[in-house]
Amino acid sequence: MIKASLNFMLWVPDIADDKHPSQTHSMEHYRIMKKLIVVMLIRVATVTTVFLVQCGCKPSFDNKEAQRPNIILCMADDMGWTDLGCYGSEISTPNIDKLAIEGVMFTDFHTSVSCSPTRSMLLTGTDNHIAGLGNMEELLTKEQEGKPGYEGHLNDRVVTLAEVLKDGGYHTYMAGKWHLGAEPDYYPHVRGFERSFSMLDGGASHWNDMAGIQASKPVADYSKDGKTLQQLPKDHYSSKSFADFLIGAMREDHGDGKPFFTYFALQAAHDPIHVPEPWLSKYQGQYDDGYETLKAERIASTKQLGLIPVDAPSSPFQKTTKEWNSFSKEDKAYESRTMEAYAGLVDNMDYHIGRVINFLKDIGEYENTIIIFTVDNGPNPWYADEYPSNAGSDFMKEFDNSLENIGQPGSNVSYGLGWAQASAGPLDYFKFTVGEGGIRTPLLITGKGIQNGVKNNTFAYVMDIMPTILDFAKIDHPETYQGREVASMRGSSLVGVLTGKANNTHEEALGGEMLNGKWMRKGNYKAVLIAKPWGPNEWKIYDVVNDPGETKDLSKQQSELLEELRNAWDVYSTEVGVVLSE
Ligand SMILES: [Ca+2]
Repeated sequence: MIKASLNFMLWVPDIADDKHPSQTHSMEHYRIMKKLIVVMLIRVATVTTVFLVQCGCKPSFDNKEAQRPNIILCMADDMGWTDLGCYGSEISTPNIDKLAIEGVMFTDFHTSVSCSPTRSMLLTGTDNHIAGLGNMEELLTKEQEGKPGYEGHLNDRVVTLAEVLKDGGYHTYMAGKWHLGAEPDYYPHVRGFERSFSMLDGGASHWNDMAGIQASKPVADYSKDGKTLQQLPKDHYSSKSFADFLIGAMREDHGDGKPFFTYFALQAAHDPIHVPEPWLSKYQGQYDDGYETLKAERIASTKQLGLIPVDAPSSPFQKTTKEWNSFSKEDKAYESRTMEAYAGLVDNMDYHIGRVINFLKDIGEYENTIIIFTVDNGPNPWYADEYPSNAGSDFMKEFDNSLENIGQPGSNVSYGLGWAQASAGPLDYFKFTVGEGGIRTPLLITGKGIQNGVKNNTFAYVMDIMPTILDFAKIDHPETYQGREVASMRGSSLVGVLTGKANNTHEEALGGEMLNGKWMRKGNYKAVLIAKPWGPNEWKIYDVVNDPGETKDLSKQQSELLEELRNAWDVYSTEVGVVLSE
């Protein structure tokens, strides 16, 4: 199963072609030649970059005369840290892996524990409690309702990346999951996107039936260019349709002299696990050994790739995880099928990202585009019937979740706690928690002036993305927007790290809060309180660089640092206005 990641280590990944998978065999000779050429070009580019840095020459993007770069920002939904080939997965993701070869791959990048809080930080550069997503709208408690920072949508205290770039002369396009306000007053076009096609909720069917994922909202909301949609085209499939929309928008304006910002907010790989053929069948039989085996293989891959220390301890499975061998033969077949379909969903997502990248090449914009790929949070541990409003409701009876229908329209299946922990690989916990498995996610950035093929272990946070993009676009963050004061960014630009001029981004303690989970990071150390029901609800401290699975609590050895970080968290909490739930 680890063949894909070993290939990646040897720098011979699959080259992305905009071809349907069934068309690839006849092109073997062409592909081999193309691989050799690409590897040679990468080596030439790397040598050139090293020469430029050593001789003190500035990379070309520093040239004030240079054209401002286009930006493509891809954010995937609910994936484990090791679900991409370049992060140790057996799932084929050649287009995303190529970003690692051509750019900088971060191994210590963090987000919030779930969708909308992360997205609020991504698009504002500041903390989610300031931007209006102190909690997800769906989970607001009575203590939080009505409090500043708990609006459940992007509030007026912030200005968005799209608003700033639009005012700075950029075209701004978005397609995919929005989740930052499902009412018309909060649609993407209100927050700076000239063109938009969005699924507005936290999750929905990937097909055209607009089915929601929870009994509390059985029909999902969509909008296109400011208009609420009553139906979707018959051939709608999330990743394909969102890529089509973005390619269309970029094509329409191409040649008018303005750079563009394209936000590709993929619904993949959020459940329901829906996948078209041939991807749905592609991984048949690959997961029959179960999730304990897969987790061990993913851990081995991350060590072989140098993403974690070879002697890093392995995080154990949660005690509530059912042992694979305790499943019946029929249950094993069902569980394996959900993981096969999940792998197909990730593979298909990569294919459509490849289509967008190939479009850039077709129109001659690839060289002048910064491409960013990241994921909003760790893997989802809930089976579909474990969502709060689904348990015991009639809602789940509306779906055909038979073995044969997994991945097809009319199903509503997710892969559950066991596979989620395999997806997280060496990290502990998952989505909804501030364990590393919940908040450490992939980040890859390529573009002109950015180092080639570098793995970077700098601690970075999702608030850093907006200052990085504004740095590349040479646009300052405003103090006021449309007559109102707006919060300054709390993140820091990663451009110094990306160009090899800086080693570190955050020297001061930095942390977050969600669902009563608390964390504060400084250097190698992370003070963390994993809240109930998943965690012990007590502060602990870990060296998460050498122990990314958070297995050895250093509270006794690092008692002073733990105290310092707890105090820093209190200061942070007051600054951003955290309101804990009872
Ligand atoms: Ca998510």
